[in-house]
Amino acid sequence: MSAERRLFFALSLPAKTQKQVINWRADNFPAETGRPVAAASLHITLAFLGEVSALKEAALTRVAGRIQGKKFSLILDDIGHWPGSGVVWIGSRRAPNALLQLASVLRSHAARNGCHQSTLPFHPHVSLYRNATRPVAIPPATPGWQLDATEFSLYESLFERGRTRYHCLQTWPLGD
Ligand code: 2AM
Repeated sequence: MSAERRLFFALSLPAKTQKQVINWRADNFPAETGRPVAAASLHITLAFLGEVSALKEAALTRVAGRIQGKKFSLILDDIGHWPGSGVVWIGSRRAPNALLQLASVLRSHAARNGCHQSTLPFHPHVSLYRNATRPVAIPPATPGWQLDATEFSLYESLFERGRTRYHCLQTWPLGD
């Protein structure tokens, strides 16, 4: 059995926002759009780590605990479709600096610990559908939910009984 775990740092969405997002999604997209992401799995990835050994995980957990990130709010007012990766997403037209800084610090620590980081610019988003490879009629706007980020977390991605599930391993507060 492998001791490696598939990990990523992310921001979660409050349960109320998760519900609002999936209700809006159900009203605004046809069922054949793609595979809908479960309400409890909606998140914004800050840094994807890939398969990580226990040793590396411990090092990254230590580093995460020392990050002095600041609280921020962001408005989920953007929407798009990446046909290449088959993702329909919502995001923010103006990502706050505190979010960009937090992601940048996490991604650079990840890279220093040997976790390959994409060379694509960081584009904070919540994936709504996966396997959306065919053209999608994108609604003109989202309701513009506000997300108040007061913490960030380390998640494990688990594939069980044909489904991906995210398990929160640890959470760190963001400061004022
Ligand atoms: P996505 O939502 O845009 O697909 C867990 O897999 C999370 O890490 C997902 O939110 C996924 O982003 C993100 N992620 C970023 N890079 C990834 C990669 N190379 N493989 C899998 N997931 C990745």
